[in-house]
Amino acid sequence: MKRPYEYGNEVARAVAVNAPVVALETTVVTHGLPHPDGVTTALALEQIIREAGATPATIGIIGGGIRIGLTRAELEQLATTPGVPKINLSNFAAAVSSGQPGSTTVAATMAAAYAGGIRVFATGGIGGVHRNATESGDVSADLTALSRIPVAVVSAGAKAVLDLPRTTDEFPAFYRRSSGLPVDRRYDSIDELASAVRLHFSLGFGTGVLVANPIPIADEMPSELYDRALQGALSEAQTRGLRGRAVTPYLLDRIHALTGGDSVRANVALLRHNAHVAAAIAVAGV
Ligand code: PSU
Ligand code: MN
Repeated sequence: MKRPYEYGNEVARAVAVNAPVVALETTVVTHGLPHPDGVTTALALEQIIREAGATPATIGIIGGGIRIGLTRAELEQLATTPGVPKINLSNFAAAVSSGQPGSTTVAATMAAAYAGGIRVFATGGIGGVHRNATESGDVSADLTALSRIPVAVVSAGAKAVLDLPRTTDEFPAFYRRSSGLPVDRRYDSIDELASAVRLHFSLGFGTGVLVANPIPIADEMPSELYDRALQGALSEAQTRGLRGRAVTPYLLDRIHALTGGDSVRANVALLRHNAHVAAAIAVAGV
């Protein structure tokens, strides 16, 4: 693997012997969760992955390098640097060449994971088509990345703030288990899921796989609270005329305030659940 990609020590050792590795993103640390929940959650996800027998590779941009396997100190540096940019496919090269720290979204994390030979990645929710996309054209680079990069992304669906029917043919709705939209296939066994993902990669389409893992029932947000907070946050964002990368962090922050912290608890729970499933399919040999 050539610069500007760099492995952390633990990941380098795992990749060298072809041991299971699970990638993790850092936009959820810098923009998705309030500080210090971002750092503590990232460390907890790494621990879940280790306990399941895989190696975590948390990805971010530090010192002009794309680090695959951040140290704890680097993670803290990212989380505490004010105004860290969110990196997707369009600003990736500009961000790396600036020498400044950057946090990777699902799209940028998929690209780096693939470059590092990592096939499995756990996140919270992917980006998608925003509700006003017909006027704003705001469609996340995460969808582009899924259509171009052969990595399996375990998520709890697309973020609830999006226009879900336009984002995909179905899945869970992040803070809630159901969106009412159908999926291609349901898997109740890790071995079956892992072999379907393996088969997908062996077909050589060069595309990614989205594994939709609904939030555990006990952690779902009550639907009235969810509806109320979502509508409130969406109308506030509209009043402010926010656009592009700023939209999701603003909405998540407002939903956090409007739910009295319930959304953050749900977000952390679904991230942990996704780390478990991602580690299990990596260990099952994707
Ligand atoms: N999941 C979360 N919180 C987040 C995100 C995902 O629980 O903040 C981030 C992911 O990094 C995702 C990004 O890739 O939001 C999408 O941003 P955009 O719509 O700008 O592409
Ligand atoms: Mn967006």
